[in-house]
Amino acid sequence: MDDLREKYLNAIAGAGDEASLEELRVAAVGKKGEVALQMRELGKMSPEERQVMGPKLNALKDEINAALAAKKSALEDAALDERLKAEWLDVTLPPRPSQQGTIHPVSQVTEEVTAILADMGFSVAEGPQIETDWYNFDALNIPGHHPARTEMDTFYMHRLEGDNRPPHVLRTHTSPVQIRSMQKQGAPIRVIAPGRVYRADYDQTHTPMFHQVEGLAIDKDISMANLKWVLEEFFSAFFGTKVKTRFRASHFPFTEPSAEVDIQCSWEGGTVKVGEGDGWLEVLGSGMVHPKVLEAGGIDPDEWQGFAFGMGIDRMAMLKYGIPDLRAFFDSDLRWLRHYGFAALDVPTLHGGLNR
Ligand code: 2NL
Repeated sequence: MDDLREKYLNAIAGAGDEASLEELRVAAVGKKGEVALQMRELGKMSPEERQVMGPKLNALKDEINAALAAKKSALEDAALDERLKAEWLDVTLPPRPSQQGTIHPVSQVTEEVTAILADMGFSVAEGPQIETDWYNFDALNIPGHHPARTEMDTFYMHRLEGDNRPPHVLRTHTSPVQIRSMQKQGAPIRVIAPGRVYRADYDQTHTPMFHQVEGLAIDKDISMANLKWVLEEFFSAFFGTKVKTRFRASHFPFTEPSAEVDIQCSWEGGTVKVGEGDGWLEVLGSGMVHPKVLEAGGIDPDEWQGFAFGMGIDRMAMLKYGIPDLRAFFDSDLRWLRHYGFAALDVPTLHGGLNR
C-alpha cells in the first residue's frame, strides 16, 4: 500500500497537464483502478485483517483524490498565469487620435429654429422629399400655367412611356408636409415643417438643394397680428437681441393677404448686423392661408383661418454665424466644416443659451 501511495502521489505531483492527471485518476481510483483492485482482495481476508486494511484503503483513496484535486487547481492557476502574461494589455495607454466630426451649421440652425418654435407650441412634421405635383402645386393653389411649375424651376422625376401614375417632383417647398398635416390632424393646428427642398437654380445665392422651414397656425380667430408677434418673438430668440420686423404687401398663390417680412439690420464695413441700425433685410414670406389651400387640407375655410410663413434656413445660418458664401455649404470641405461647424457636445441650445 505504501508503494501504491508513493507511486501515485509522485506521478500526480509530476503531471504536466489535465489530460495526464485524468489518466492517473482512472488508473488509481477509477472503477477498475489499482485501489479498487486492492479493495476486491478484502473479501479473501480474515475479518481481523479486513478491519485494518479496509479503512487504510479508504484513506489511501481519499488521499489520492485530494492530491488529484490539489494538482488540478494548481494546473488551472498556472494556465491562467500564462494567459495573463500573454494577453497583457496596458490600459493606461492614450487612445489613438481619431478625427472628430462637427455639426453642420444647417443642422445647428435647424435645431435652433425648431427648438424656439416648438417652445411656442408648434409641433414638428416631416414628409417625403419626392411629392406628387398635386401636393406640391395644386393643393397650394399654384395653377398649371404658373412659372414655378415649369421644368426651369422644378425637378420633375423622369417618367417612362405608359406610366399612368401622377407626375412626381422633388418638393420645391415644405408646404406639402403641412397640407398632409392638415389632412391628418384637421383644425385647430400649429405645425412647422423643416427640411430639404429643391429648385433648378444655381448661382452665387442659390443652390439646387437648400433648406426651408415653414410654419402654420390655424384656429378660429388667428390673424396677421399673431403672425407678427410669433415672428418678432422668434427672431429675437434666434439672434439673441430684440429684432424689429417690417411687413411689405406681396403676393403668393397660397396666402391672401400676403406679406414679405424684413428684419432690422445695420450694414457696416461690409458685414450685416441683425437687430440694430435702420436697414432692412428680407428673410421671409408669409400671409393668411388661402381658403382654397385650407380646403385642399380638408379644413372648412368658413370656420377656420390662420397664418403661414416660409423662410430659408441656409440664409439664416449665414446671417447668424457670419458665413459669407452659400455655395461652400454643400462642398463637404473638411477645413470649412471644422471652421464653421459646431463641436457635437458644445452646441448652442435653448436651455444652454442660443447666443454665447
Ligand atoms: C417664401 C414664401 C411662404 C408659405 C410659404 C404656406 C404653406 C401652406 C399654406 C400657405 Cl400649407 N402658405 N407657406 C406662405 C407664404 C410664404 O414662403 O418666400 N419663403 C422663403
